[in-house]
Parts: sequence; structure tokens; C-alpha cells
Amino acid sequence: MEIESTNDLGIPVSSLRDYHVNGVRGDMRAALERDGAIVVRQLVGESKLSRVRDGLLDDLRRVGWLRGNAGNLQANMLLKCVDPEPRYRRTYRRLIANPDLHDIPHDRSLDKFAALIGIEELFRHPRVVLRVVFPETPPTPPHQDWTTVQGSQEAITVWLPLVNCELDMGPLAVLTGSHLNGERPFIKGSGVGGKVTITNATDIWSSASLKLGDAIVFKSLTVHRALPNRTDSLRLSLDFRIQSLAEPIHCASLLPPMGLKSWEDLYANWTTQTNRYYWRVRHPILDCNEDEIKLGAAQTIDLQKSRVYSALLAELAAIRAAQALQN
Ligand SMILES: O=C(O)CCC(=O)C(=O)O
Repeated sequence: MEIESTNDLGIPVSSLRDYHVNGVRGDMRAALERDGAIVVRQLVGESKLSRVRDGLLDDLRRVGWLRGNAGNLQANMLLKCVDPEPRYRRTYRRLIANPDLHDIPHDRSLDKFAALIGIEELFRHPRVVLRVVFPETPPTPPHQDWTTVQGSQEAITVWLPLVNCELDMGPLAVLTGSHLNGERPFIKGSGVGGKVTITNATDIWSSASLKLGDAIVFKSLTVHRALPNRTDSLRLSLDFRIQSLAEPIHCASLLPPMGLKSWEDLYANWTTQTNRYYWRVRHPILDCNEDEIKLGAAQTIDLQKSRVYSALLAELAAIRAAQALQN
């Protein structure tokens, strides 16, 4: 395997296999099954993404996280912060409420891509994650999405930078083939639901330099991490999950993005009805045991957890109500 570069963390990086979204059926699917991750060039239209990016950059300039004028991505290190610090979350709640971000997973190109990798009826998880990564902050540690997301092992994560992202800006990196050996042992750690996959110092991580519109897509069991952001700029990216409607989904995947109490909170300033609550009438089989949720809510002494449990119950009730209206 050809090694492209290393960085100061001593992480050797090789190239991920690269496809264009207008690629040949079968090719991408086979590569995804074999390697657990691929790069898809121009998955989402650049013009749509640049509009979203420009709006986001304006917001970031307004809150002071960016220095200088339009077009400049240089981070204001005086305000450096990282999730889950309260000051990160405060700004995050405003940024993630932008309806344009939530429209990206609904781009028609995703249907085309899903067909190419063998998903017949596509379901988009509504829990979109925006990441704003300051330089000199710890990169996302190794993990498997399956450990926290559950639901279907066939679910696919789409990781999409919202700026051109060279290797030194810290894109996502994966251990190719790691999805083939099931769930790996993990230890408690910060970020990623507190579960950090144990990896070896000699592991070779695969990644790629990405242009706006390119994505890294990977399977739920694929071990992945972020490379360190060694530039002086903010790294901006979006990740969301897609899957077949025929596969199960854990109901926690239908909760609002982190840091928000309810979907109503997220939608409070939306002027559009588009993309709201679409999963309440059309969703995969719900993979969650209500008794367990109730028991957890009754027993837990952890406030955060009990909030999540109540939100789950509320979402389940809302799904039932929406379905009753339909029938
Ligand atoms: O963007 C990052 O830093 C991590 C992304 C990630 O872990 C994911 O998309 O599952």
C-alpha cells in the first residue's frame, strides 16, 4: 500500500479508493463492501454546497469564530473551543438550526448514489451533524458508528466537508476492511458517545484530499477517526446517515441533533415546511424496546440520560399520532 504522507501524530495515511458519482453500477458497491469506505467525487452539487457554506461562514464571522473578511477561513484562536464545551454548544445550537444544512441529505444525487450501492428505497436519517473544528483541538478519536448509532449494520455514513479539505485540514480517515470483523473492543473516552475503539499504533489509516462536493462514505462498522487540523483555518463538515427503508433503525436516530431539546427548537425560525418531521410517516422498522426506555427513564439518576429517554418517548408518541392521522 502506497503511503501518501504522515503527520506529527505519527498516523500514516494512504489513499482511499476514489469514484465519481456518475460511476458504473457495481463498482462502488463492490468497493464499499470490500474496503468499508470509498471517496465519492462530486456527490453533492458544488453550487448548492457553496451557498450553504457561504451562509455558514457569515454566521461564523458574526459569532467571531472567523477572522477577517469573506473568503477567509482563518480561525479566531481566542475563541477556540470544542464540543461539548458549553460555549461550543451555545453557538452550535444556532448553526445547526440552518434549514439549508438539513436540505443537503435530501439532495436528489443521494438517491442516485444509493441506487449505485444497492439501496432500493432510501431513508435519510434526520440527525444531521455539523462539525466546526478549530486548529489545535483533539481530532475525533477512532470509533465505529455502530457502537452508538445501532439500528442497521448496513447503514452508511456520508461525511462531506463544507470547504475544500486537504489532508492537513484533518479530514475523516478509516481503517479499510475493519468492518469485516464486527464490533471491536472499545474503552471510555471523550467524544463519540464516550466509546473509543482500540486501535494499534501501526494501523494504516486511509483518507483523501477532498474538494467541495466530494464525500467519504463508509459502513456502520468501519473504524474511523479524524486527522488533526494542522492549518490555521476552521474545518467545517457535515455527516449524516442513510440506509434502506427495509432495514431497522434505532429510534434514538430520530431525535433532534445534539444539544437541542426538541425538533420544535430546531424548527423555531424556519420559514419553510420542507424537510420537517418527514420520518414520522415513513421510516424503517423502529428498533427500540419501549419497556427498556421506560425502565431507563425511571432508574437513571443521570439527568442528561433521563432527558434523552423522555425525548425518545415523546418522539415515539409523535410518530404514532402522525401515523394514526394518516390511516
Ligand atoms: O468529522 C469528524 O471529526 C468525525 C466524523 C465522524 O466520526 C462520523 O461522521 O461518524
